[in-house]
Amino acid sequence: MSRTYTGKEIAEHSSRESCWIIVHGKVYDVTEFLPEHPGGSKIILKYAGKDATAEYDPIHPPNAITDNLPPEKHLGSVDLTTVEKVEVVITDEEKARQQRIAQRPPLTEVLNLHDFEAIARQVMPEKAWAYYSSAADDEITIRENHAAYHRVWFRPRILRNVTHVDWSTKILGLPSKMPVYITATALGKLGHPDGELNLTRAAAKHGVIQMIPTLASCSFDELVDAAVPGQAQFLQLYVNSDREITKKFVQHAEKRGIKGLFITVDAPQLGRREKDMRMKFEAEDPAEVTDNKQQDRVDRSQGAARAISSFIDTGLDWKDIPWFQSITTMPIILKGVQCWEDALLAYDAGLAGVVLSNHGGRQLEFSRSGIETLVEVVTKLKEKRGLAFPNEKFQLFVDGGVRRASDVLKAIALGATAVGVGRPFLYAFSSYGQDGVEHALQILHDEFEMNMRLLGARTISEIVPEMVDASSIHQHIVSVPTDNLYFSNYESMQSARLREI
Ligand code: 173
Repeated sequence: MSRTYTGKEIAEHSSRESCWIIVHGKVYDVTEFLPEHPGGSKIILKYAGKDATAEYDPIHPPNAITDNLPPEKHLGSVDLTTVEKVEVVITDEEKARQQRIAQRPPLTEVLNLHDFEAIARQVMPEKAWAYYSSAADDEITIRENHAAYHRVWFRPRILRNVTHVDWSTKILGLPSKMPVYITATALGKLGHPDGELNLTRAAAKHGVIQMIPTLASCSFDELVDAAVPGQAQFLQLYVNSDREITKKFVQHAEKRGIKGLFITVDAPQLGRREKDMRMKFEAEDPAEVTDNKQQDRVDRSQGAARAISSFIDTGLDWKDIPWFQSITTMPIILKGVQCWEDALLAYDAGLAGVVLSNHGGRQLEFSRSGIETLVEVVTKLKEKRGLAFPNEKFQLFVDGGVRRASDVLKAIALGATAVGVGRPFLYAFSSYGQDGVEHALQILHDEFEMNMRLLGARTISEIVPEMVDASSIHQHIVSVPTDNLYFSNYESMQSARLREI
């Protein structure tokens, strides 16, 4: 039977042979779980017999521990007044970071979304920056995502009365103040203690839709509870190998009023994000690295993301689509489609749309950008099924590399209903919390207003394919001036280094 323990009793279980930890005032016996922990046993052993809450919170979804440990390992509660505080050592590096935080420019001086990235890189904890900014392999794809927009040029119209311009639209039938939604990104609390709540609150103020990630740091219900009446939210879904878990989650989401289910289909295995991996090695104490063999059963060398992704079902298949359709009436959208053939299959399967995306360049290296894929999908779905875009019944979305409203308008002209923006909002809240996200949305607002006028389009429906020249989209050569703001933020990858001994 569960009971209340004292800190002293728990402290006696501080070894590999008997390892208890405290999380949120509860005590757990994790001895047998040590070799299974996707993040490795070492990090748990550091907190053996102690309160691990502060380390646990930013990286785990709130219910990870209760879901993963059998009930008999939930030992009971702890009287927190009897627990010795884990000493927090403030390193010189952390002191320097705090100094940089104090030096952030006021938001009035933040002029564009690139600025948030430049600031975030200097003020975020190193590990968090490495996780958010990293991408697959040689990080060519993440850069191509942005560069692809340089291959689309405008053909604006003149002498149209553009006194009033309106860039509001509908996404899956729901009103949105702009053709942009906040796309799903994991582990929001790595960047800011309020995590994804920053996005929910800012989205409410600016009338945009947030896609809640399966792997949010805040709990799903917290994010839904934080929405104001009438605020629409979507859900990004990682499908669990245990389909009962997925079914419960999806049905719960529908009950809670989620308006669209975006199933991620480009991540049966996570890509290699070497910036993130290297950070993890460098964070290790060299004295404890005894040999080159992997001691734990689980490969924990893969940085923050792999550590928590082992539940994702590699067996997900087109055959599963009818099952999803049978468990929910929410519109279902596949997120991570990368060629017209799969977009066509999604359409034929009766789905509500696809997100043309390469997962922010974090998955398959040399997968084409969403904006490039959009061009072929629009062409082929017209040819094969007579569809015209944008299309209410089958909506196309793109994400990846978007930094300006002009990027968004290019995608809209080419047939997208809306565009997902991920990292820029993470960088905005990591640097300035909710105010940062609101400011980012205000920047986009101002950019839309100007660009609509300069394009000669008064409404989103006047943003037509003739307003862009995308004839070079498939040429993977960018012979335009370098985007200095973007590339000065881009952090070059590093090679292996010798260890200090
Ligand atoms: O891109 C990611 O990092 C991501 O989608 C993910 C997947 C699993 C766990 C954490 C993040």
